[in-house]
Amino acid sequence: MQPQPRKKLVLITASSTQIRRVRRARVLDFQQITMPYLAAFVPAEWEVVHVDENVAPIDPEFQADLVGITFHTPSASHAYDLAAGLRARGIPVALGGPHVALVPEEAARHADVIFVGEAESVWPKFLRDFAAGHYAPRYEPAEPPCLDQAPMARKELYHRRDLTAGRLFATRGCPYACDFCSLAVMYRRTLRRRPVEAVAAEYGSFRGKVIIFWDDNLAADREYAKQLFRAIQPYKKWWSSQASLQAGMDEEFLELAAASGCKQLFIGLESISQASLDAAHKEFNRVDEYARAIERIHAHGIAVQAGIVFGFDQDDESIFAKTLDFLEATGVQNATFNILTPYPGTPLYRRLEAEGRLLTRDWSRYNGREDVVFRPQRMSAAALLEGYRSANRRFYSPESIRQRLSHSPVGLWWTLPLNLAYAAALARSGAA
Ligand code: B12
Repeated sequence: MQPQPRKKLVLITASSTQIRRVRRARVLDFQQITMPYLAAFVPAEWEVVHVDENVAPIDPEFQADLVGITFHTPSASHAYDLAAGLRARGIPVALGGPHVALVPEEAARHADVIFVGEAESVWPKFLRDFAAGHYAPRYEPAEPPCLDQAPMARKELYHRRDLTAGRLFATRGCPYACDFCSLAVMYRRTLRRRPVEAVAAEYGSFRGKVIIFWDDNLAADREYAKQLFRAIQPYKKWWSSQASLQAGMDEEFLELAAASGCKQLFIGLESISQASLDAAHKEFNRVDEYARAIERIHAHGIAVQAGIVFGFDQDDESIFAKTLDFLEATGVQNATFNILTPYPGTPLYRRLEAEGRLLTRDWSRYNGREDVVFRPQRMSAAALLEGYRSANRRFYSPESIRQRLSHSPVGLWWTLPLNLAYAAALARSGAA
């Protein structure tokens, strides 16, 4: 009997031209794990190709038996256009990812099948259904999946050459429910952990030295994290992750993290206004503890990348200078500034919609960096945009870099070049 030709599955990490331009000011455009990870669930009878639009354009004539697309909100319209082109050529399209989880009814109008939320249990089922010739228009797990059996992502499908060698996740989800964050909606506030040995094995399997944990909050379960740090220490690599401020309150966590090679933690400070944090349901961040926590993290030789959001209802125009004064005084090494953006499906979106304060539903403008998509309370949209830009300019100015890094005990050999690279990228992007 003739062997059956393999079916071809093309997985696309979609990224619109606009969001790629917006993100030009970032130096490290890290790769997402999603498609190399989903590929690991696909049976051998499929040939799997991954196209990452951040690396290469899509060949408009490519052939496939099935296409899967993942995308964030700012790339939604672009992903729908891609889907329309493919479906017009008779290729079935599956859509998934954060935006689909947040607004499934909208996504369903642009796809043959949608995946709402996490796909570990339903993706293999769909592939079986597809092979049998009958599949449902919507797949959604009844329960958030257990990650005990989560496979390693397929490395040959990683394309981006950022400065890191590996990315993986150990945990998924965050126990908090900040009103601007998509995660509580996507993951139903559940925190899951992969087995420590499996994570350590994947960590050790990357050839390079620098690893990113794409965890939402590696400090969400600090006892689990400590076990993980012990398990990865022998590999002698360097790593970074997102973590809540609580990481900075736990000496043992910091000690073990540093010993296992942690070089930087991305900490969602969000605001230096307690009133803003309280109103956004992030009251567990205590502004009066920030300086002490940052000092403790620094004392372990770990750099801090501060996540900052401008535009809360309690923010007036003084917030920009106050925030920068604070970041300079504490010697924070890096910062990611964001304009508050009400992603659809979040409590923030519903509130601003009810108050008639949304300025647009053009998702491409929900980029958090170039557009203000709602009417702020205590300043104009133009002042918010300009304040956000001025914060970037000031933070990456030679004077601020000198001031911040001169009293930071963390390796200048890498924090200084990274700051200079950000300053150059900002100037190139035209945002400076
Ligand atoms: C890595 C990451 C990035 C990377 C890479 C993104 C990329 N497109 O290449 C970088 C740093 C570049 C980035 C950028 C941005 N990001 Co981002 N990012 C993440 C992060 C931390 C992890 C994503 C990940 O790899 N998860 C692990 C994989 C396995 O999970 P997953 O993607 O959710 O996939 C699962 C399911 O969703 C499903 N699935 C997903 N897609 C598909 C597709 C198909 C066909 C199927 C079957 C299933 C399926 O299956 C998977 C297994 O269950 C998430 C937080 C999070 N937990 O999702 C934020 C997150 C997705 N990002 C977010 C945001 C806001 C952004 C930016 C807009 C920030 C900005 N202002 O620039 C940009 C947009 C970039 C773009 N190109 O559109 C928001 C999304 C909000 C939204 N509504 O879309 C999140 C949720 C963070 C948050 N806390 O709110 N990001």
